[in-house]
Amino acid sequence: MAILNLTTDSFSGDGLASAGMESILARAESAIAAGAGILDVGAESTRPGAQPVSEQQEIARIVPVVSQLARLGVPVSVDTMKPAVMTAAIDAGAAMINDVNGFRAPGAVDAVTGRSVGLCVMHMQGVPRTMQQAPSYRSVVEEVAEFLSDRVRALTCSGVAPGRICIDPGFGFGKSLEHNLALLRHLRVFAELGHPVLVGLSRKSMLGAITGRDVGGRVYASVAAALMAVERGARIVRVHDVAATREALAVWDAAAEHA
Ligand code: HH2
Repeated sequence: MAILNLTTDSFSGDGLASAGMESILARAESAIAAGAGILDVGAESTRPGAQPVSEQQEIARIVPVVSQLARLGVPVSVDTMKPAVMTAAIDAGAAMINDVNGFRAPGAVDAVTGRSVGLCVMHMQGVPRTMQQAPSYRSVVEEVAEFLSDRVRALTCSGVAPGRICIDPGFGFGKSLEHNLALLRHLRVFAELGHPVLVGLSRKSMLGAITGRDVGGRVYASVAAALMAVERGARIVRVHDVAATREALAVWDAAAEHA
C-alpha cells in the first residue's frame, strides 16, 4: 500500500497538498510501476500537533484525486476519520476506507455499512494532538487486540461482512517505543484474530529512535520493519518507499517457507 498524502504537514515531509493533479497522478503511477497494489490517499495529517482540516476542505482535496486515481486500475483507499468524507470518497470510487480512529466517530459505522468497500480498523489511544504525551497500558498487546475485536464486532453487528475488514495495531498512535516494539514482536497475536493485518511502520519516529536517523534517512529501517511485520503475518504494509519494500519482500518471498 503506497502512501499519497494530500497534506501540507505530514511527518514524512512528502505532502502533496499544493501539487497539481498531474504531479499527484505521476506520483501514483510511479508507485504502481514500483509494485504498489493499493494507493492510500489522506488529506489530514495525524502527526501529533498537526493542523486539523475541516470536513469541506478534506472532501475538496480528496474527491477529485480519488476520481482520477480510481481509473488507474489499482484499488484506492482513503485515510479519513470523518463519516462525510467516507461517503464522498466511496461515491468518487474509493475501494477502501482506512480509519485511524477505528470507525468510532458518530456515524462512521453507518457511513460504511451497506457499501461494498474494504475497511481498515486501526487502534489509537487518545487523539492525534496529544496521543504521544503519556501513552499507558496495562498490557499493550492485549488491550490493542481487545479494542480491535470490539470494533470489528461493532462493524459486523451493523451488517458489515467480516471479509471486508482488516485490522491495524496503529504503530505510533498513542504508543511509546516500548509499546511499538511489543506490538511488532507479538504481531502474530493480531494475525490470529481472523482478519488480514495491515501495518504502518514506514519512516515512523520509533525507527528514528532506534537508528538516530531523521525522517528522510529511515528507508533501510522501514524496509527491515516491513519485512519483520510480513514475517509475523502482516498482509498489507503501508509504505512511502514502494520499490525498496517490494524488492526486499521479493527476496523474502522467494526463500520463505510457504514458497
Ligand atoms: N499511519 C499514518 C497515517 N495513516 N493508517 C493506518 N492504517 N496505519 C498507520 O500506521 C497509519 C495510517 C501516519 O503516517 P503518514 O500518513 O505518513 O503521516 P501523516 O499522518 O503525518 O500524514
